[in-house]
Amino acid sequence: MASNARIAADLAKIADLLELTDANPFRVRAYRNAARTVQDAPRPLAERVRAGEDLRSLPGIGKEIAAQIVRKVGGGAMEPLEELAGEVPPGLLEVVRVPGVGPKRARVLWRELGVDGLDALEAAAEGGRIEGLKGFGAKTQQAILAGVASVRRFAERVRRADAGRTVAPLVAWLEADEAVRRLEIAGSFRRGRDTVGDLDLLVDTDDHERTMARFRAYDDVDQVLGSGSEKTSLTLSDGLQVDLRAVPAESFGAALQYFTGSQAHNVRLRKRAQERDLRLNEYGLWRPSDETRVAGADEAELYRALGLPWIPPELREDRGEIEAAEADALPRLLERGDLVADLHVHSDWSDGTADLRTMMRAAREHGLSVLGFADHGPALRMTGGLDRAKLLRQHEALAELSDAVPGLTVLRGLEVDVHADGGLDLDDEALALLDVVTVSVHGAFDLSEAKQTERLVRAVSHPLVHVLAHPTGRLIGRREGIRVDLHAVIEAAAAHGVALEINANPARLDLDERWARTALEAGVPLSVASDAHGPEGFAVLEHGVLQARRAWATKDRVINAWPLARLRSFLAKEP
Ligand code: DGT
Ligand code: CA
Ligand code: CA
Ligand code: ZN
Repeated sequence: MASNARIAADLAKIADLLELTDANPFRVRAYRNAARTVQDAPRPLAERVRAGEDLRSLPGIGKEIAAQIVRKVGGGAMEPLEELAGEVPPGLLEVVRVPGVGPKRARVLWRELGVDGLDALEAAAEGGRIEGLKGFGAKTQQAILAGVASVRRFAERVRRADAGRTVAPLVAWLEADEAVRRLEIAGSFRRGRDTVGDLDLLVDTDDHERTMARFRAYDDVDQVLGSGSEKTSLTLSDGLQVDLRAVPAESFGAALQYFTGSQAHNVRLRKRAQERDLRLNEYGLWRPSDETRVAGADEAELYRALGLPWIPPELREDRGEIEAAEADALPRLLERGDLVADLHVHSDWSDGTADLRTMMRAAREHGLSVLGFADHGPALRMTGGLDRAKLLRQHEALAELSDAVPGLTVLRGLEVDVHADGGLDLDDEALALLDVVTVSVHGAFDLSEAKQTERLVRAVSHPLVHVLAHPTGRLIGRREGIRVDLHAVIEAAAAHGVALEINANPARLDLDERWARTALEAGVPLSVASDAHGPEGFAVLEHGVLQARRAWATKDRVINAWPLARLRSFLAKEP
């Protein structure tokens, strides 16, 4: 079945191919926007197609693209993919993904130097042939070399959110069999990591052979790597590897613990067991003297038998969680239901796909009672960014909508671009009209670390700024973050009462878990924000919450989990 992730990937690929072949920029943009819409859609499009729904009701999906999606769902290939595939060397698509390249530059590299893949790109950079090209330089050439290395590194891992979309129908398929009593996803997926290497499924089943056979018979299987009655490993058509292990009920908790990991956490637990004259493995916690099982069926019971409270999987990285558990000082981690507000949301006043009212309704439907619009400011002209006059018009529109959605308070914000020198893209008088000032970086990614640090420190030191959004600008699998001394930025944020964002978009998850934790430890609060560009964009908040949990965040340290009065006093910069 064509998952939304896979449909989105095809649409994005078409956008890249179109751009590589110098097609009409509007058509390129249409495919790119459609890819995002599909990626954000909560319901499988395949289901909508089968139900005979018209996909054109989705924002940004017109006749041509709807027809291509229907083809894909029906098992065919999207036509532009086939048409364009012959025009462009396949390796060029990987070149597009190299940080600092993108489709426009890839086209130049291909036409001028015959670069048709990563190897050719690397050779051209090493041979110094890129710096001489128009629009490139020695610095770009250097960045491309580093970029090639990072693309190769990223290629081995998948975003957790993508893996989640791929695995959901597989889990449903396995659970639909009555032999299956229990099924859990373990591994890094359960720990909530932003990317996963592979998926680890555990199943308690009445009939091993039958369950393994059913797994192999799933219609999305690419290759069976190995299969027995206890374990089967295979890859799905998008390349994701899935391991399925059959586990007896009396060992299920122990297996869940073992295969959730991390390895570092497990090493500590095993040692702890030894110190208590016990032995821990994936079948249980054992007393070797008489071979009795002290715990095994239940994960919490296993931790208890080791003298510890149950530790949330997100913390299991041996980063202090065992010590905290021992001291009964585990944090009460943030939960999705704690989020009251979302302070970074776009509308069609800039590059969002929906109007203010639609976004307000959607926020309420996603359980929020405070919505902070943060459309782009004037610098991002291609997004229709708001200058002062347009901002005032938006505020009028918001005033008229003030009672439109019961139970929802709207805050007037803007996502203001930070210039390369750290200055803001809007004057103070205009900024003062806003309830929430969010700043972020959308260009000049390649400044030196010193310059970049100066830039961000200056931005967060501005007295009218409240939040620094997606602080490093990283795009998982596509672009490393900017080079910046985040310690210095965090220090400045702490001094000026500025929050740092965890952007919940699964492509960003920026700050990452380590820096988010460092920020919290320095007393800087977080804002977990969807950066929604359409009504379905709020769904990503769950990914941001996972990231916050991995950073040890409690709701007390997340400004959009605070009651409105407390949030307002933060925004007023009250001490
Ligand atoms: P991934 O797949 O790279 O995102 O990361 P994980 O953590 O899912 O790692 P994976 O799939 O290799 O194994 C899942 C868990 O199983 C891992 O976190 C700990 C446990 N595990 C697997 N192999 C070993 C091993 O050789 N020794 C120990 N102690 N634990 C292992
Ligand atoms: Ca794994
Ligand atoms: Ca594995
Ligand atoms: Zn944004």
